[in-house]
Amino acid sequence: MTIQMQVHTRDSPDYRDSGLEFPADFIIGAATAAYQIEGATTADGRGASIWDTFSATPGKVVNGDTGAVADDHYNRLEADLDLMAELGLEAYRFSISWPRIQPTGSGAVNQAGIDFYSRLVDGLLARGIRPIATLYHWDLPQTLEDAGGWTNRETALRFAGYARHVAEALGDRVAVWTTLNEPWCSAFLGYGSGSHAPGRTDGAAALAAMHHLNLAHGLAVRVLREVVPRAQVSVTLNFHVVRGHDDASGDAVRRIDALANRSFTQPMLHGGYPADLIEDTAAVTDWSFVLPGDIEIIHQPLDFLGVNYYSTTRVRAWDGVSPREHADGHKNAGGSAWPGSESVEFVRQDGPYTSMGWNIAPDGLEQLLLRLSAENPGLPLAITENGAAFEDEVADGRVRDEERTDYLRRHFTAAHRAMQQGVDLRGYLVWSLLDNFEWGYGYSRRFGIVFVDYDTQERTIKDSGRWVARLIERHAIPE
Ligand code: IFM
Repeated sequence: MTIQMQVHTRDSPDYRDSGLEFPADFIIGAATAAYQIEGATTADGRGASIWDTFSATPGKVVNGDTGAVADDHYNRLEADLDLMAELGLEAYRFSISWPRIQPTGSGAVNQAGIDFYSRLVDGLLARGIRPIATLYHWDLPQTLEDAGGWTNRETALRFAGYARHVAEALGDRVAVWTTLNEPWCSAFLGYGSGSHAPGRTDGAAALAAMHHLNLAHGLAVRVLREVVPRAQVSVTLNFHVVRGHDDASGDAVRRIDALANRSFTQPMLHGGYPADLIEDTAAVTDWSFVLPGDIEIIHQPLDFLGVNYYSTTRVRAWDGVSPREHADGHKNAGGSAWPGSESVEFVRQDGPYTSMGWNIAPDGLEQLLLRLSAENPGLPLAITENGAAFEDEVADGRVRDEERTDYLRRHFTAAHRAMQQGVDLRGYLVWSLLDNFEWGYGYSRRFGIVFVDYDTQERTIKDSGRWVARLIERHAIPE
């Protein structure tokens, strides 16, 4: 496998193109996630999730923000659907809140929860917008966490039960499904670094969680195939485009690539865990959580692979003595997101940066799409998240977010370049439709193409949103 790949661009090296056309069947839309926008966390029988608990814990989220109100999307569904129609979205990717469907993570269905997503799906279809449903975007029912969460194998079995309820309720109208969103974050930030819910800092737990998330994915794919035979089924992974800082960084690149990328792609797409990952983490865990038959369950044919991309990652070997940088873009809460990689140091990269401190690198997206395409022949790809946080303000009723538009232009150009080189890319969903609860950063970071005033809940389409609308209308990158 090629881990590092240099991309030499012959023209438009800054990726600031316009006029590039996308095929008529290329789907352009936007994405959100339940906990980040819905609010109404105690309404209509919803149970508590690990993010309710985590965000209510002092010191865990910037400003003590929680998702209790968020964008109040739960109560503003119709208006938000109209907003999507105004932007001309061809698809809308949303996630379903497990604790709305099963308040304690198992047992009977909470009909009010189903009804909400049913209304959402009907509203999308009525407006000609294709629904793309994600089953899990991090809001595990707290009751399941109390029993061990993703470190407990039982959680994967519960997830299959939940998937069945959702598929039975929405499968007649939803054709495109994603099992998990960014399971790397759930496992390694949730149980390793502790920067995400449930906030545990235990490398062995993170690796067990990783496996049980993989297992949950495989079980859910089987359920979806059975209940919704016409379903297009995928998983969404947040890939790390790992670059070496110098010639001596090869081992550091390999280790982080194994933990961040191949820990999921290898079992899901190729049927087995990478031997080097098992070796690297041998001092952390004995991998006894992998039971006979698990790999066969995890390794399910997929209809496409969902790709989330924001920036690149730079690493080098750490000498074990000098103060160690931790510039991997994830707030470190005491633990490590990288069990078994104590010899690796993350290096701050060249700018420009977004307000997350993430470097802007459209060439990384092109490189990633080329790599995934080469490693998975015949598997279509879709960008299920890409976007940027910047500091926005409304002035004279307008949000002039040139930096976000520029970011999107450059990444759409990168995607187009990859397609020109033969990558079978089917669609591109911008993160995010609305400003929202950005996890550990609370409401201090804005990713939306629509501005949300959190005091009044007023929505204002940003200039970047108008740009996306023109992009969709023309199916070509606008001026
Ligand atoms: O907001 C998140 C989203 O929930 C998952 N992918 C990355 C986004 C930006 O951090």
